[in-house]
Amino acid sequence: MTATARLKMEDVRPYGDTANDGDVQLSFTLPLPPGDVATEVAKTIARRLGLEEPAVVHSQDLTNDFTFFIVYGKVPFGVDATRIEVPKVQVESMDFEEINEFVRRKIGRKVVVVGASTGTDAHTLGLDAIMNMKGYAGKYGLERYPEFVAVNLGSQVPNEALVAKAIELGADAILVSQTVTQKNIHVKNLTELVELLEAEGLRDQVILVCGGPRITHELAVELGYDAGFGPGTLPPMVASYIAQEIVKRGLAKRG
Ligand code: B12
Repeated sequence: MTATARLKMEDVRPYGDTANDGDVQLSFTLPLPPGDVATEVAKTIARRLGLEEPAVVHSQDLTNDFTFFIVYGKVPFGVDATRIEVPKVQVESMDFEEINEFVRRKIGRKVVVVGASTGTDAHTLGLDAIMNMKGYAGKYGLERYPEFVAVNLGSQVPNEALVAKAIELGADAILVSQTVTQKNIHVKNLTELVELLEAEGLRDQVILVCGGPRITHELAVELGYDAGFGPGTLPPMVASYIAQEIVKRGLAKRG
């Protein structure tokens, strides 16, 4: 019997050694020296998190009285997967040729896009994956699209500079990348950009998109963005979305 055949979609549990045993693995560090007390604290944390039969299967002395733990335990419940809804960007997916043809036919001018990693964020690879000529995972980035003008400002760009460039270029879309989440800095940077665009009276005139490893469409919408793209995003998904959104919002004849 396959694992899928044994699975009940209404009662999905983690798989450890056998189907539906609920086994999970948790790893964390405690600010305690190794020993019985630290081990018991680790098990208590797992128990209070709701795990049954917690077992410390590995612990390692780090440095300066810190200990790293790996704890196994059982999740005592199943999740009804048939009731799970994942908010996603609604877009009809098109390939490189179809997108350029769509822009020529339905927009009739170049689509202008400006992107940046903002604030203190120095991670550029995510945005480069979407924008750079060579693209990502075998898909060309926006710079390669003949019907797009794509300007990548790079990393650590202040929100003010990004907005100024968007105004200068008459951008249809602003693409923001945020990777670092320490102390929720990504939320602060993303929120500030929305506030800045609102203050300039530009928010409705531009398609505002963010992306990054911790970004979901749900979070993006909550923060005032039109769309959010997380891990695994490919350039044509973003290009399809922008082109279709321009038409949907009647922004085609602008500029
Ligand atoms: C490479 C890297 C760096 C490089 C960045 C080089 C560069 N030019 O980008 C350097 C060395 C500079 C770096 C520095 C730091 N880093 Co770093 N880094 C990474 C690493 C290893 C890979 C990230 C990456 O490039 N992924 C590949 C890209 C393609 O994936 P992606 O970003 O998810 O992008 C995809 C999607 O998210 C989406 N997407 C992303 N952006 C956008 C934007 C739009 C508009 C759209 C539509 C889609 C989209 O599309 C992309 C393609 O599918 C990760 C760990 C990891 N394995 O993920 C840590 C990591 C991100 N870094 C981390 C940290 C902590 C740092 C530092 C703070 C370390 C330090 N103490 O100095 C500094 C911060 C510097 C700064 N000021 O920002 C942490 C972040 C933890 C957190 N919770 O915030 C991570 C997770 C490592 C870790 N486990 O601790 N880092």
